[in-house]
Amino acid sequence: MSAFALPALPPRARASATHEVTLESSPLRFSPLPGTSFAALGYNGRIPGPVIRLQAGQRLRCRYVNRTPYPSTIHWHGVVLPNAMDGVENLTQAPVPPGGAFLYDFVPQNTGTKWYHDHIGTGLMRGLFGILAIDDPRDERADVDLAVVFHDVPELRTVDAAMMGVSKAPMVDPLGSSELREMAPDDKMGDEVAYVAHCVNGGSYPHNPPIVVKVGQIVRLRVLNANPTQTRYVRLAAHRLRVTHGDGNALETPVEVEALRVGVGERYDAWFEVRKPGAWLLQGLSADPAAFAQAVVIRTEGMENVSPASESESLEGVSAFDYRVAGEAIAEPARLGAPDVAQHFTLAGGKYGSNRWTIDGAVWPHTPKVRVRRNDRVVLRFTNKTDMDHPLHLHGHDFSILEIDAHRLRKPLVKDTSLVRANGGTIAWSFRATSPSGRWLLHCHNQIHMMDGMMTELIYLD
Ligand SMILES: [Cu+2]
Repeated sequence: MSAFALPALPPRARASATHEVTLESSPLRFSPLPGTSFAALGYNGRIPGPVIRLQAGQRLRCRYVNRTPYPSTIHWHGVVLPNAMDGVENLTQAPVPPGGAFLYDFVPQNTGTKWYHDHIGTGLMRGLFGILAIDDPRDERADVDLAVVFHDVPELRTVDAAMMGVSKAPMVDPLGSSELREMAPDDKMGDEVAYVAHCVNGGSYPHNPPIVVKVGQIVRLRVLNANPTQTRYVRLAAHRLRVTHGDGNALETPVEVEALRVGVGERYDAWFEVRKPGAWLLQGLSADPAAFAQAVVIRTEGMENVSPASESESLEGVSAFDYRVAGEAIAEPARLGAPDVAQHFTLAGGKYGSNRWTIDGAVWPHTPKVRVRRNDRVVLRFTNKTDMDHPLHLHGHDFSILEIDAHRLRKPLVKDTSLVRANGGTIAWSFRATSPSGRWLLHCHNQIHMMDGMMTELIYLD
């Protein structure tokens, strides 16, 4: 079993028990394959950081010690928690200085596959991320429960160029992906970051440890896309995947797909059954010739010398997870009733040579804000006028996706991060303002777009 199996919970772990963890960030030489070495940052000496597993209702006390040369905070992505624990620099807490420490202490109010990551500058890009799984006692049981993190090593000098909109790094989305279809032939991209290594769970194939399973086992993969800028498509060779949760929230009805489409910061719980002996690659698909290394072997015992089955890097003819399919979209507008707060935002900017990604024409902190009172029903709509999808993330809340591109979802998807389609795509979210009071960020999780201003906040007035 790999190091990314979820740590076992004691059989009678009391829901009231406190889980104590120390996370220490520090500089790290990261070698995902032999002969490479990158100046990175890691939690507890590794990338990704340790898997943290909690029982529903359990309290997490995480002592964070910052041994990097940069100010830092930890954001608990997808967790409904007290605002002061949300880890946003200069909004919910002061940055933790080099050599400093901070105690994160909270009881998550929701469950599922979440994650944690640094929230300042390039901390996340350099390796500061990990999975947080909060057990829902209503979930079916898996024989094998694994965290699977897709992550990449950026070429950091391309980050500055991407922020200025003049990067020369190419798009690497796989053939057949909606990202490529959305691009006009003469589009000039200036906002791509280049990646020099492609990893799953801390290493590049075939140098990362295999996942060993047994025939007959039911396997649950908790897949996270920790890449800071790129949507990741994921396939398991010769298998279909049954998706039960998006961002840790149960789908009304699980859906079977050939590939996952995982936006930046999104998570999916994908299941399969081991039906026969064999070896198969779990792959991140890409048009980058080096990206075949973003894979990990899943194999049964005794199959270590078998060359694993793999799939093409193209998506042509492949069914990938799609919000509209999973949500059973129908061509009529959503019935929104009379929400207490309704706002409509336009996402724009990002032209070649521009360092502005905007919400209603403004960049953070000048963007229009959302102000709510406790228990308000809130509807937020977004229209995306840019040529890239945006993975929008709301801190401290789960929202329901009610409508996409004028199609109502008969089975709304509950998420904390959702892609908004490029070139006029629209999406509508709904939620109740029942999270703890405070200031909650709402932003594009593409790190370049976020740093270039595509960010606002939801403010509780009471
Ligand atoms: Cu964006």
